[in-house]
Amino acid sequence: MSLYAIGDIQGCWPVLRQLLRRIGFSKKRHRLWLTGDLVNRGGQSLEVLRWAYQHRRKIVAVLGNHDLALLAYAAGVHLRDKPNAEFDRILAAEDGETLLHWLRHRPLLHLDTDGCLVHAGLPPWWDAREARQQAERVETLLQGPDYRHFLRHMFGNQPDYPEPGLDEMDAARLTVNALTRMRFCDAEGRINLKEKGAPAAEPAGLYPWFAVPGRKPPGCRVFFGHWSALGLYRKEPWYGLDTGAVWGGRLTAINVRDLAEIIQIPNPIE
Ligand SMILES: [Mn+2]
Repeated sequence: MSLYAIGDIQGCWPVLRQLLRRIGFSKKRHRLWLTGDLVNRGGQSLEVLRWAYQHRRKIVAVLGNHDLALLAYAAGVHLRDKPNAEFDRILAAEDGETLLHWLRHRPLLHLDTDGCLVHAGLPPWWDAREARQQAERVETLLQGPDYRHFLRHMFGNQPDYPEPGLDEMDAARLTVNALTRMRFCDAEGRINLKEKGAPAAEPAGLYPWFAVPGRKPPGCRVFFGHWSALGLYRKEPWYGLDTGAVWGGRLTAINVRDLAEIIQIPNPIE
């Protein structure tokens, strides 16, 4: 059984299909990890969701910020009142409800003996096990009867640090932001959600989340996406896989157990 981790797909269905062909993906021989952001902007989010649902027993997909945006949109949370035709197509599909139910029950972070899979990253104050515990609290809200209430209060940039005494919703928002939106932190480990560029271009005093001085070691390899400006990143124990397929870059897969094997498909396909 081979295990591949695939970066952010964002509705780029033709390039995903081509990548699966190159891997020779078969349900019998392969399992897949997806770094999240299955949907939005690529044009064929519905097809990507249908494929993921169909192969759900062989796939671990963690939630990304765009997946959460779709869930919020479907729950009637106004995202700056912007209509989204790609999301509307999912909502109108006959299997839309099934797909959204499946998506809402995906984890924010996956951890097993092969490592940790998360959309944005691990904040400097958590190792993978602590992050997994915090993720579980959010998953309980997202899968519970009051999930619409949670989605309505999910957006916002604060708090940016796990101060003692945070209430349930603030703690959940911090976890969501850390695991699905974070790129940079300051030297104290506070999340900075405003800076979105490439590392090395960041203002003084900010660090990529994995390079904050004195950060907690994760305790295992971490496979993540979300940061297309970072591109393919391989420096033990960190593996960044968002190579910007939706922006005309590439879709990347890495063999989790043979890290020398990397497969990349350009978008559009050459
Ligand atoms: Mn993202």
